[in-house]
Amino acid sequence: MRTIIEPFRIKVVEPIRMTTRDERLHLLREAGHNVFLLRSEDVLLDLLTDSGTSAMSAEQWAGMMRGDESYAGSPSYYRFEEAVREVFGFQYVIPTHQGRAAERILFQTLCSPGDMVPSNTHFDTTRANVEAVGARAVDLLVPEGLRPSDVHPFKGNMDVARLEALIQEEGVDRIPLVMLTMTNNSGGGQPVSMANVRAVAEVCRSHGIPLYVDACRFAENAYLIKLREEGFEDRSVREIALEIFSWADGCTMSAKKDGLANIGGFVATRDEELARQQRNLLILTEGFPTYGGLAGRDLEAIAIGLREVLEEDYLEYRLASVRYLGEAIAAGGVPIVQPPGGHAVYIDAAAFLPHVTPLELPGQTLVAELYLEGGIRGVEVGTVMFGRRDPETGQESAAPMELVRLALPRRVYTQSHVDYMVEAILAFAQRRERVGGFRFTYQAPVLRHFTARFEPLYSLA
Ligand code: P71
Repeated sequence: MRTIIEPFRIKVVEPIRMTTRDERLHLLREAGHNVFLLRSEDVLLDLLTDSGTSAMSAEQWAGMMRGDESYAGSPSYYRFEEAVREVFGFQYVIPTHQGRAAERILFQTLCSPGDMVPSNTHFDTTRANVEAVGARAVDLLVPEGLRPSDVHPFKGNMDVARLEALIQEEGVDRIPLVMLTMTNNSGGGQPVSMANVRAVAEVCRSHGIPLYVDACRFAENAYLIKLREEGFEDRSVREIALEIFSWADGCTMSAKKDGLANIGGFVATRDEELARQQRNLLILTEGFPTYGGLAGRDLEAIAIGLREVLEEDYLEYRLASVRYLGEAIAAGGVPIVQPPGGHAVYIDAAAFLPHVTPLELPGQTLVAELYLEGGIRGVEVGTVMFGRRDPETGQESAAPMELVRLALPRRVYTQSHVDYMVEAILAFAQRRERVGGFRFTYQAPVLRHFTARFEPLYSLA
């Protein structure tokens, strides 16, 4: 059969509420035109994030009931540890409440002030945690990764020549670890190839530098290797994932993505002494090493989710729905980051709304309009999120790209939901020349996108 279907049937449903355009106009105004400030009940299709928003399986809910809440030595921890060892191959496994806690523990135990941590692209929380210990986060993405319309199978790859050059310039003593973010969320959910993992690992090994993977979306990355990299067509995704991690010394993971869980994360390593130090830090802020700030029931859900996410019928459906959304809107003339990645479609708002200048916030304009058009909530990844206002002069500067991310929660929306998204986006495309931009009416000094308020420079009605 050629039709790819959702490989599950629905046992529990959660109603979503239809709203009218007039209602949405009112709700959007009340929220200062910032979709982060909407109530989620007022959103019809919520594509804000794929993090913590997955639907759990019947098996995961059964695991929740088995969850053992003992403070120390819970069987739920041992099932979790066994799943991580089996899927990733790392001996020492330390649970945390989510990804950023794993990052903090990793960088606090490995980095000193003045160090550098290279990555393909650090995710925001990773960069912030590197900087919080006084080190510098350096992005070494291949150049095609920064060109939205270029089609290349592995736009998440690290530039290996630049890595080698950085090590020569700075010296190995300044680089306590190298990271690879798989898939590369900040760069469009683009995968890293196995050839790149091997090449980066070889450079690291030759200098004795440990390599860590940010494994948030490891299964999507492994499946994209199977689809796009020569020699992997006949390997199972499980084998591909194991090979990726066999090249690494450890990983951090937010289990809210490819753990198919609503909360949780971990740091894992082969280094016994490092794990001992990390457990001591864990006890200080997260909890005892057999629960790490999670309930036993969460550990059960993650253990089951990490195995379910490798089922290839699931991954085929997952990647097909992202590709379907991306290809359908691209065919309708909407410029997107090509090719569609693992967890989201990224619209190039600068190319889509060329008459709205970067400081008139084209991404914010598109996010507001998609909510008005169809009750769809995406997220701006452009000047609102990464631009800056000079605190002295009030001068605004723009971000390098103006993207809008439409992230698909896992196992949540069906084909007809995706068809509705396509219809709404293409309906907006018809009238895109008539929209103007937005301006800030309030912004916080840091992480302004979460709480900012805006007003339109044109009539929304
Ligand atoms: C996403 C998120 C969630 C998020 C976090 C912060 C601001 C906005 C949205 C989280 C990631 C991620 C990667 C590659 C580490 C984390 C942190 N992504 N690495 O995409 O994508 O994990 O949220 O569990 O702490 O919406 P955590």
